[in-house]
Amino acid sequence: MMSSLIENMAIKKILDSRGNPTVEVDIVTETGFGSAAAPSGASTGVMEVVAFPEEGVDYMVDLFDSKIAPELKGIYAEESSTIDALLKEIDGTDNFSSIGGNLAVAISLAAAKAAASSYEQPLYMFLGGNLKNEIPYPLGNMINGGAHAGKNAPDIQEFLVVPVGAKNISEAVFTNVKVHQRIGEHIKKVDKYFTGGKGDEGGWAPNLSNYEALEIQAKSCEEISDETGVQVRPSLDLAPSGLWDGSKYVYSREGVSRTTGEQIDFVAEIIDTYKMFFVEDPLREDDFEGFAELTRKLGSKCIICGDDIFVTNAEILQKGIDIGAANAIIIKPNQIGTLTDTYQTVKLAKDNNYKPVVSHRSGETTDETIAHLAVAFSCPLIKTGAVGGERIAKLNELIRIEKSILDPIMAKI
Ligand code: 2PG
Ligand code: MG
Repeated sequence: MMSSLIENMAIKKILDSRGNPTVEVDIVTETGFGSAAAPSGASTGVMEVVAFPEEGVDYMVDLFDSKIAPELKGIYAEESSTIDALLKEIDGTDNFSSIGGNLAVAISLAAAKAAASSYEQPLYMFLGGNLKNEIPYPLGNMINGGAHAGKNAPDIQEFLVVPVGAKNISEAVFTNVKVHQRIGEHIKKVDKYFTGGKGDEGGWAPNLSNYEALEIQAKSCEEISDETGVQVRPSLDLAPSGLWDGSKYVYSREGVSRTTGEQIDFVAEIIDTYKMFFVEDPLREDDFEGFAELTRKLGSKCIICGDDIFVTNAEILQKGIDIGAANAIIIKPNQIGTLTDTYQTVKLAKDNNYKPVVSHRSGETTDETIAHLAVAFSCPLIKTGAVGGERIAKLNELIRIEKSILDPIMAKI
């Protein structure tokens, strides 16, 4: 008989890709097993749940053993909402600041994986959403700047690409890698001292201005589109909350400051000039009005996506929906702490025609869970890098999922 009754659990302090500690939780059920690790952001939204309690990761590990594991024993791992409610009750705050959102999310996801395994199903299938067998398009990270790279890199945080013409995920990820290589070659011609260094998410970290990087990104997309016949479109995550000094956006790499109006014009001009496919966080995280203005102007031409502004939080997303702040939302389970809350936000997004885009964090582990979530939620896009061990863990899992599905198709973006 198959059963997801939780029998045993373990927790480990493990490394993330920046060398910082995080946690991995294992859950053993009567007939299954699930393990999940939590990632960490560098450019975090202020309204995200608190990733680690003040006392640190070792305290989280002790807390799990002494207080949380005994409570989980005897619950069925498939009862996500019971488990997630219990985690909130033990935490006792509204932002997981006492047990840590990273502990909560690792438990919540490990339980779901253990439940899926108890019924001998892959997670994406167990979570059940994707009856059409759709695979998301990968947003590949090409150039890193801002909080994800060193001092002379561009102020814009992420120069991304989407292989919108790919017929399957395998073609999509290999096309992204071709663009990544081509961008590297072009960078060497412009940045004479380029050492081949990369930023936190595996994109190149060159000494380039925003416009130099934009030109190289656009040229490489065109070249690879022509050479492979797979159309590739440029995209960005500006992550400008870190540039905001209280009254203007300070682009220190370029020695330029922009007011909110100038920032909107700057982004609008970039979207037009470079035919951007997707733009994430064009404005700072509390500027709902600015987001709405840009979405009114360009939302029919370009996906305008909110990350730091919505922080995977349904209540905050609702505020955005009410004023038309965007047409897509980044979904990061550790921004909100549980699978139940993550799912609620995805559902609200879809019910209101906001595209859900499941995403990695800049500090990642080799955990592959988000690949399953993106497929389960029928996300049109997934953001999880292009190269690097902790990034390809997700991309290769998407290839495995595609292979395991009979007649998979790429999602409609
Ligand atoms: C972002 C993410 C991931 P971080 O801003 O979208 O790319 O970065 O994990 O540092 O918040
Ligand atoms: Mg972002």
